[in-house]
Amino acid sequence: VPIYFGVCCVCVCLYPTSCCSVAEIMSVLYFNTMRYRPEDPKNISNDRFILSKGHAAPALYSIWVETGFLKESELHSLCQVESTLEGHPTPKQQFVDVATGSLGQGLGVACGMAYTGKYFDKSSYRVFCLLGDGEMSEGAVWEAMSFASFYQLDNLVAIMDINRLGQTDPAPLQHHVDKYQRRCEAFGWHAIVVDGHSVEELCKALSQARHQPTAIIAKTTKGKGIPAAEDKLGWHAKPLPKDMADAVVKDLQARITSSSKRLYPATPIEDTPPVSLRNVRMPSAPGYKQEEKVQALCKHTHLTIPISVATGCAARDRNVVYASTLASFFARAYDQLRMAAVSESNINLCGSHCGLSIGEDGPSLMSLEDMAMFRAIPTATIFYPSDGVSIEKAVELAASTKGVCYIRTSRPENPIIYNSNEDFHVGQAKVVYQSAEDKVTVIGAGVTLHEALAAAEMLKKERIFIRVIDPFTIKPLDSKTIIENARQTRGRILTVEDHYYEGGLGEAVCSAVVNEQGFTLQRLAVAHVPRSGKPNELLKIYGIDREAICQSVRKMLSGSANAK
Ligand SMILES: Cc1ncc(C[n+]2csc(CCOP(=O)(O)OP(=O)(O)O)c2C)c(N)n1
Ligand SMILES: *[C@@H]1O[C@H](CO)[C@@H](O)[C@H](O)[C@H]1NC(C)=O
Repeated sequence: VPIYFGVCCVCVCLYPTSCCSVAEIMSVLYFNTMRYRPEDPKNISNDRFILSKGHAAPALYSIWVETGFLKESELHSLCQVESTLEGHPTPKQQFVDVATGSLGQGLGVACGMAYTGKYFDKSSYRVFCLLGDGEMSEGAVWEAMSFASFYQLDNLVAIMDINRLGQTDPAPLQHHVDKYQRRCEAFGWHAIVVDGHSVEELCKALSQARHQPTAIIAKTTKGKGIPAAEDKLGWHAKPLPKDMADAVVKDLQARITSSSKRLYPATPIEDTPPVSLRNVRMPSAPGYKQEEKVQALCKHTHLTIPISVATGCAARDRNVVYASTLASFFARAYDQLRMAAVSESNINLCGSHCGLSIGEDGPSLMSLEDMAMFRAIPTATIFYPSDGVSIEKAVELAASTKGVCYIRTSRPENPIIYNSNEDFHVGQAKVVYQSAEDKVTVIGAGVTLHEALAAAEMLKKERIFIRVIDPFTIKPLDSKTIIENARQTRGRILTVEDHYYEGGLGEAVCSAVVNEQGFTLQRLAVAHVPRSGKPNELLKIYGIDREAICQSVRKMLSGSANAK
């Protein structure tokens, strides 16, 4: 076991016992099994490694000292504010593709990378993922196990560090490696049990031929090499007291017999094709006629896969990735979404069937929180297109927009608003209805934009004129267009959205004008958990339809002396 590895894990580590159980595993992976260029950790032909039990980050950093990529001295700044060596792995380090630390997500990401390697890149590189046994209580691990066997990811290896202990309690299966083996086999994996501290056994198991995804079930001892802590509860996440650390380091150094022989990893097979993700365009312009009714689904997205898999597919810029599902179901993947942001991922997500306008399916499937969710993600862009043309533009723009992109689409058929050659930009709103006599600026998106346009026609008959704005992106929001137009309507703004009040369009507009003088803002949104019904009935009951807009506009004007 390489020297820095042991010494550094013990000296500077927040999780020494979690690192000690994987010392031999990491050493064998990095100096016997994996093929990569240590001087070029991001090389596209390298084998990939994901430390799913991210709290063992010091083990990963130590191994990169062994490879020569990091300097030993850098380890001593671990977790300090100026250091790139953070408490858990993040892409600030070149040898990390995706952030880990929120347990249970690494194998899903590894699946995305292995899928990409096998089916898109068609390359020799393999993907290795190291998991903890406590971590394996997370259901997402088993979703990934199913995914890997379903897609026959024979280029994927999961190494399970069965050290018996979790954080405060033993892991449920303790040291019953036979049970792990049967579970893995039941999930369609080739499962090999090894002594995780035997370099020979690990080398042998990791070099076996494979026709399925492979699980290396490594029976280990948590805290191995720290006599007082070996296999004992109560030592998780405890840095060693100095005298104990000194004694352990002394013992390790005494055990090093030959340090003159340097180990080098095998070089990768260079069969990974270069790809360029720049200037990704739709093959053709949107082909809709004006006023044509289009059911607003993302017709160009075809992958419906877990977020972690998407993040894996997007890693190392191998693919432009779209994942789509009903908007409501992104809520269950919120942890994966926030980790995608930490991972600096460029995944694109399409959430269809947003809001109560899905109608009959009822509140179980109504996504009324998704804008709040995505607005809170720092790297996110939120597209909220309102017709077939703007949806296609959003899909196209998302391809070249950095960070997590979210496209919110609606179920009802709605007429086409824009010409196929209309130019769209991130952060650029469209004024879709206006006159010189406008009194209120109404902002809606998706179904509520169409309601606002209908309300404009109705109010016109009463000689009340409103301006209607389609924000197109909710984040970033085009504050400039909103403020300029609202000034022309004496600062009166009405927002209307198919979303709960909290965190949606209305609050985004509030934030945009919060430092401006002379604005009056009214908001229409969904205030309660809705019920089943016809979309139009629900829009009416929950007060976000054309009639509700007309009423609010009249009220805003009657409240002010110089309304007309
Ligand atoms: C989703 C999630 N829940 C809880 C934690 C807090 N946590 C950090 S390490 C740990 C114990 C993990 O046990 P195991 O996977 O067996 O790893 P070990 O340290 O024993 O190798 C926990 C619960 C976390 N990081 N992520
Ligand atoms: C990967 O490494 C090879 C060999 O050093 C080099 O020729 C190639 O340019 C590298 N590829 C990338 C994408 O960095």
